[in-house]
Amino acid sequence: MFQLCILCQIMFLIVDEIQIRTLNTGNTDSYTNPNIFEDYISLSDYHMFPSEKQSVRFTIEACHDAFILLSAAFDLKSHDFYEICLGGSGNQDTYLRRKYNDANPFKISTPDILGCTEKSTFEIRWTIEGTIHIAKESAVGTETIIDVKDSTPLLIRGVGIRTAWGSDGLWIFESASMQTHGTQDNGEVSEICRTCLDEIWIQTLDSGNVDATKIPDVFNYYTNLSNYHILPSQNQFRISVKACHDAFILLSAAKDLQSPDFYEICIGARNNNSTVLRRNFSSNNVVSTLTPGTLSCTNRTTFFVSWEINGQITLKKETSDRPGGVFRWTDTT
Ligand SMILES: *[C@@H]1O[C@H](CO)[C@@H](O)[C@H](O)[C@H]1NC(C)=O
Ligand SMILES: *[C@@H]1O[C@H](CO)[C@@H](O)[C@H](O)[C@H]1NC(C)=O
Ligand SMILES: *[C@@H]1O[C@H](CO)[C@@H](O)[C@H](O)[C@H]1NC(C)=O
Ligand SMILES: *[C@@H]1O[C@H](CO)[C@@H](O)[C@H](O)[C@H]1NC(C)=O
Ligand SMILES: *[C@H]1O[C@H](CO)[C@@H](O)[C@H](O)[C@H]1NC(C)=O
Repeated sequence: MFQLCILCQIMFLIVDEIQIRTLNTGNTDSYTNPNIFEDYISLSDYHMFPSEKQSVRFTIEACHDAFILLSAAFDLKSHDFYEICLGGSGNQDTYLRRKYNDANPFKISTPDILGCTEKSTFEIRWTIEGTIHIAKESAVGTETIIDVKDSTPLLIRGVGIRTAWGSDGLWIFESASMQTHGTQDNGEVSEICRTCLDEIWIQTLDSGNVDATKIPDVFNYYTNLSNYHILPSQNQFRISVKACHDAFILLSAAKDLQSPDFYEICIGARNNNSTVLRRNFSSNNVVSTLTPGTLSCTNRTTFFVSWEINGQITLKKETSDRPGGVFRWTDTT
């Protein structure tokens, strides 16, 4: 979708960085798993298209085993790829594998290339002639880690990330990696518009059988919208979700979500049969309403959430035929 810059600034999000948290995907890689690409998160889900610039730059915090997939397919669903592992073998090696079961990956010793609590910045560049260049940036300069040429190059269309072998990761992509959506004649404005996005898709992984009826610090299981520079300010926001059931929204008293004072909404609870609202850690729902089949595994469903100073919370579902209220409830405390 294409949006004019001016619109962009008024109506859409301006983002200067995107953070993605990847959970450990287990003891798996392209050496043993032919469908390893299914374990990757595609940057295109976040509206980042590094293939256009043939490079990707990111900062990562992970103890070891940060993987990048350079794929022949836009959606990563291809057996034709390069898999790069930074800090493999317990943060000892970095390697580049060309395909599944590639027994002779390009491998070099890179002790402590990653750090559990340290942010490391990397840039990966490639060309259609088959060169792949990986460099690490630090205060003392830029160090080339890998510089290779593949004699049978592949045309890279998609880029994915994941962490594995017991490692979780926090990845930060700055706006320069993102796609340009706005254009304007005025130079100053288009400078800002380089970072205009018209929508952001966030992939959330199953956080397990936890909710505010079960654990007091459930807020630690939420993805923080402020990390995406989404700061609902008008006491309302619109969100589309594609999920089979159990889509949770936390309305927290704290900017960083670290507060026991919150509302938890669960859309499509009980196997997609009901929608509930909870206040704080509690075994009781303050609202529970029947909404059979409200979410769809395959289609986006759009909801509108709003809240008012008098404690009224409203959830509406937007459908093409009839926009309908799911619930409206007023908290008297
Ligand atoms: C949410 O983001 C804020 C600001 O970036 C940060 O201080 C806080 O720790 C984050 N909270 C969680 C639960 O990730
Ligand atoms: C929710 O938690 C906050 C903070 O602990 C507390 O001040 C408030 O009274 C609680 N509200 C309800 C309805 O339990
Ligand atoms: C929920 O909906 C499913 C069909 O989607 C149905 O089989 C089931 O009995 C309903 N009730 C519960 C509590 O899961
Ligand atoms: C999903 O959307 C398509 C196209 O808009 C429509 O034909 C289909 O019926 C929808 N499926 C569901 C489960 O709502
Ligand atoms: C929730 O309802 C939608 C629409 O009927 C359906 O496509 C989806 O499979 C349901 N999810 C579950 C877990 O039943």
